[in-house]
Amino acid sequence: MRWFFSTNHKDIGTLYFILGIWAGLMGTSMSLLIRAELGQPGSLLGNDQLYNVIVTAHAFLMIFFLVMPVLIGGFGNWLIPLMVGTPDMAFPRLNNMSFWLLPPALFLLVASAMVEQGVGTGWTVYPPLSDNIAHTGPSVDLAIFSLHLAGASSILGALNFISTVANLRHRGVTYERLPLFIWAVFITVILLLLALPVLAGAITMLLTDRNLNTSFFDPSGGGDPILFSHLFWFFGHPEVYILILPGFGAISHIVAHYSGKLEPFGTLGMIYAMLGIGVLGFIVWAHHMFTAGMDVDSRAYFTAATMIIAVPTGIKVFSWLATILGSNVNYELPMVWALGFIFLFTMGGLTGIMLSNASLDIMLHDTYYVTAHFHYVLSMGAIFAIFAAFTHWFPLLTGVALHPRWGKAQFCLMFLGVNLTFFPQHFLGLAGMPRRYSDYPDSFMKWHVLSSIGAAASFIALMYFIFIVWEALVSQRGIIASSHMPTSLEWGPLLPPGEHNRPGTPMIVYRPV
Ligand code: HAS
Ligand code: CU
Repeated sequence: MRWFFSTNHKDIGTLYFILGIWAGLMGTSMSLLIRAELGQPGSLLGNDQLYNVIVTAHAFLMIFFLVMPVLIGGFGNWLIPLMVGTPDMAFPRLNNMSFWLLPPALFLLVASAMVEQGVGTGWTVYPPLSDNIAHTGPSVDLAIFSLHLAGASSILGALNFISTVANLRHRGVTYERLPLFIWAVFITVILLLLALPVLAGAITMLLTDRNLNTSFFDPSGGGDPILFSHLFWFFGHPEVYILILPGFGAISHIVAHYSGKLEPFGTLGMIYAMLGIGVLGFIVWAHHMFTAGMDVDSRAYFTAATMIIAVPTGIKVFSWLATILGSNVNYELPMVWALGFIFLFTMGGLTGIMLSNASLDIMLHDTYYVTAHFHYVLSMGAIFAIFAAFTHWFPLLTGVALHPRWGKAQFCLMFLGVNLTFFPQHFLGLAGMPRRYSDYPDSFMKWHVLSSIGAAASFIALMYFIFIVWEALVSQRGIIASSHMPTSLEWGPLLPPGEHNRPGTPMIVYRPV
């Protein structure tokens, strides 16, 4: 049971990885059920509430139990102490508790789907759908408790991460010298600390509306359901940057590493860009509510403010490209994932700019165009970043190497699979296919069938990846040190000149034997 009570940051990081992989497989199962239902017109599951429960569980599992635990809990725990130069996190026992709040949260989420009618509200949990009027029984209450626990886990983790980065940096590791992954996680956890309490407040108000006869969101008692939307999206929009910023950080390391650079182009600019994204992320929330009824000035403001986020994000994309430009790129597996990330994330970002136009969003809101947008930035943004980071740091995590050629074959299949799944969804959205519907007119069948085939291909690719990881672990394929590249696996901070980790010093890179 030593692992259970472990306060070691690497052990806890590994626990986060295990939970994330488990929840990710559950979320993937849900997505396959969704694509099976939509693989033909007519009904397969035979129950629309069940379909919506699956959609809701898919989103919660992927967001709160896969992307956040893996990128923040897993890579954050593993890399922060190594990269700031400290033996462990600031509060190691709190760190253990942050992790162990997650399994019960996951249990409550699964329980919410198993009892009564389940939660068919979507991850937005909007009242009145989430209120007693449409969801009687304890399902929604269990989901709210699940979010409370997951939120408490994240808030405690955020406090720990902030304390560690702020106070436990090695001598000479100033803020400007802090590696970009650490900056990314640092900004992410600050966003968590500011955004999550708002969600916690909103769902607690919903809980009392449901159980204690308050009427915060019930017009018959003087309340307003739009208040919930505002509270939810004041959390929800920063949340999407919480999901992507750690990925940005990892991509910066990987792009620099395989371009043979000590650090990415424009490190300081990247730091300010991430800070800019973090600040702007809090003042654009109502771009999710253009159809809720909004005066023209507010629409103009939220459109303009949202579009401005393209500027710092563009700084990031162009800095990665400038890092690669003119360098002798080493196209190893993690770099291939990183290049895929840059291309596909940018596509998803551009459709986000389309949606930020209030007048276009009136047409596109709640259609598959939105689904396509956020899967390009999540399934091909956050998830590709996880693959890039996992393959890059796999030798650090396990001491063994993945099969490089199999890994690339797996990347190709996954790349084809996710694009086949989500590219046609743009056309479905433009043609008016709504989100969260289990059925559709025959005219939409072609794109839906292609999308479901893509999902099947992605699933095969995922199974292949699991095989590749298993094979690496059982074969114990060794890693050898070589010094062809100027950077190490970047587990150390950039120390002042004369110490180490500076140009001209022999560095170590691990590659498969
Ligand atoms: Fe988003 C909905 C707008 C980034 C995730 N987004 C969602 C939802 C999710 C999500 C999950 O304004 C659905 C939530 C739900 O359940 O309802 N999003 C944006 C914009 C950006 C953006 C402007 N989203 C993300 C990221 C996510 C994410 C990152 C997670 C990882 N999103 C929206 C809007 C909606 C929305 C509307 C609501 C839609 C609706 O109706 O419900 C930006 O951060 C993207 C910036 C990135 C780029 C690409 C790189 C930049 C370059 C610089 C040059 C580009 C320029 C733009 C100058 C722009 C290369 C030129 C413009 C052209 C079109 C050519
Ligand atoms: Cu948003």
